[in-house]
Amino acid sequence: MAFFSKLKERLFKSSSKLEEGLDAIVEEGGVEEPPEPDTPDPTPAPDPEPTPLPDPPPVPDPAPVEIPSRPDEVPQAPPVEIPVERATELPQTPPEAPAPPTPLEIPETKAEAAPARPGLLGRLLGRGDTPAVTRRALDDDMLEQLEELLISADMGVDTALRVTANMAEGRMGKRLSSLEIKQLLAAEITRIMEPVARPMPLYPNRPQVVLVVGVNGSGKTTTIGKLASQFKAAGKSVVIAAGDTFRAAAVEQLQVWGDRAGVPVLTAPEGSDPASLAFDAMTRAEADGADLLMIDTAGRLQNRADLMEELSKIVRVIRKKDPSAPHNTLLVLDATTGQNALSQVEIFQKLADVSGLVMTKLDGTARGGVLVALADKFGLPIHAIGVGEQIDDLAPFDPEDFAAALTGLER
Ligand SMILES: Nc1nc2c(ncn2[C@@H]2O[C@H](COP(=O)(O)OP(=O)(O)OP(=O)(O)O)[C@@H](O)[C@H]2O)c(=O)[nH]1
Ligand SMILES: [Mg+2]
Repeated sequence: MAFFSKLKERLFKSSSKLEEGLDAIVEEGGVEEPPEPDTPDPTPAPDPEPTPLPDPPPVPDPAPVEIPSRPDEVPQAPPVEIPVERATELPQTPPEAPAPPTPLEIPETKAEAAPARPGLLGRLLGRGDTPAVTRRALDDDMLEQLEELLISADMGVDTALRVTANMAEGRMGKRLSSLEIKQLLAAEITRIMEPVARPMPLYPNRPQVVLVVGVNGSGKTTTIGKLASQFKAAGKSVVIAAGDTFRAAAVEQLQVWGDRAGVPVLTAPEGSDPASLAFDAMTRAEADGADLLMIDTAGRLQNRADLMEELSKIVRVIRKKDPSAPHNTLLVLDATTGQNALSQVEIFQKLADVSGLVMTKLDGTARGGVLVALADKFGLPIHAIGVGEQIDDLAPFDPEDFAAALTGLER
């Protein structure tokens, strides 16, 4: 199915929140304007400046932690789903030739003829029954409201301010409809997210060791299952190590995922040393000639020092086998934790050499905006997003789809 509609449907809570908020802001101080059939309209920057977003300053360094010295990096996206759909979805504001007064124009009788002439874009969007568009002039009040809305959508203060400032650039005083605002916002979000949307890089190392970290319940085990299944489908041989030896249930859970994905899961008795399991798993993966070894870790430890000690011990031990391992350290974040995800990144960057993020539970949350803040603040690659509990509910991160879904735009 169209992944975008799935994302849109699942991000519904986020998008409806922003969408409704934006509509309300425009409604509040806006004026209903009669349809303007000839005016080229809902394009974000209606004026001579054809590029809607002229100023790119605040993007954080887009070159994050990619492991530099490995040749042959085949960023072969495991999550494979989107591309087919995209061709049909892109230009949602089609060639809006600022139509010179069209032949069908009836000169002086605009007012009552409205329903018959919904405007080019309205017709293209099938909104022939929309008689009028409300527009509001962009002023300081409106900007402030936008900022508040974005902050409430978990974008964080700094990012919200930057985004609104960029949206306002060169547009103060302009009359904008809520569609135009959404398009501007979506373009700005896309611009921030594009540099971080990168699939998990694959290296020639065998096994390529993927350490998966994150707080308790963030979705590590589920994500490993989903990734293993996608890698397997892409022809890779995968071994999973159940490095969360704290709970017997955790091992069972991983075994279920291993069965679903059709990949072996190495386990150790409850309470045993995760580092020695990781070592055994390396040995096995090497012996099997496995392409990938994914190591699950415990999220629940007494304190940060414990967690740090455990993670660094796992790393020390696998480096005895391969000094360049782990090749990826994925931090799994739960989108429903909102702003808290920012502090988790800070903490885990200190505990481990985080190389990329997976954001889970983007379905059913109104807090998807935190991804924008994460991208803006850390610039770490976002490899994939989780949009459900099933094995195929992991998708590559697509900035345009995400921005459209978040702002409630159709694509
Ligand atoms: N809706 C939804 N639920 C998810 C997603 N990813 C994981 N979950 C659910 O989140 C819960 C926790 O997931 P786990 O994979 O067990 O999380 P974990 O990080 O391994 O947890 P610990 O092992 O306790 O640290 C489970 O009920 C999963 O089904 C997602 O993308 N969407
Ligand atoms: Mg787990």
